[in-house]
Amino acid sequence: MPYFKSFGRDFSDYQKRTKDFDIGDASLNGYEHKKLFRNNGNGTFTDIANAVGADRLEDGRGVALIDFDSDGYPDILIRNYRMKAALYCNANISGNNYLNVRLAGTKSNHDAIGAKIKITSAGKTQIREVYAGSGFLSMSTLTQFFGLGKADKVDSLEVLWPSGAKQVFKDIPANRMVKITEGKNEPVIEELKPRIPREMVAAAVHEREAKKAAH
Ligand SMILES: [Ca+2]
Repeated sequence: MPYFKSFGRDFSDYQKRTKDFDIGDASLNGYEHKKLFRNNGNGTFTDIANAVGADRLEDGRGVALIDFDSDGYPDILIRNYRMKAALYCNANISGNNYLNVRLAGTKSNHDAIGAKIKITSAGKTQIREVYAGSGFLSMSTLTQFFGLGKADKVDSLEVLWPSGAKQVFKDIPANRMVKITEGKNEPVIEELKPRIPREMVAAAVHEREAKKAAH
């Protein structure tokens, strides 16, 4: 049963009762350096895990995106085998803009699973699809994150709902959370209030860079 053997150590308790899943002390998944890929916007990606201090060697099991500090930028929660969960805070030292979108279905399912969101900003188009079950033992928030670079607004935001309905919204300012309910023509557009002062985040980044430079 090769599938179950690859998760053998997750079934350690079960191994005490049967030899069917016994792979000894071996771990066949997850134990490697973390990767973090930046989208270069031209069909290629660059691994920046080492540059931002995220390339730790751990036995990973799950990863999920969530904006835990409500500053608009997605943070990364990682669950490793027999370790405490690790939270990687996105310090946004680039100062780039964003737009976050959360959908609520009415005719469609409430979480809008299967909906497609297309935004156009500064001549560039991005598409996201709302989906559930983003990873093993983990699931990212259903909020959709769009990076806008230096653009200060989204020219067009289009939602294609699972029901087949389509809605289009124009000229939405950057750095907002947009909550859209299926069938309603006026989205709720909110400015987020970061729960951690930006000065504290900047100080943490400065400390990390200083430690890096000292080695
Ligand atoms: Ca955040």
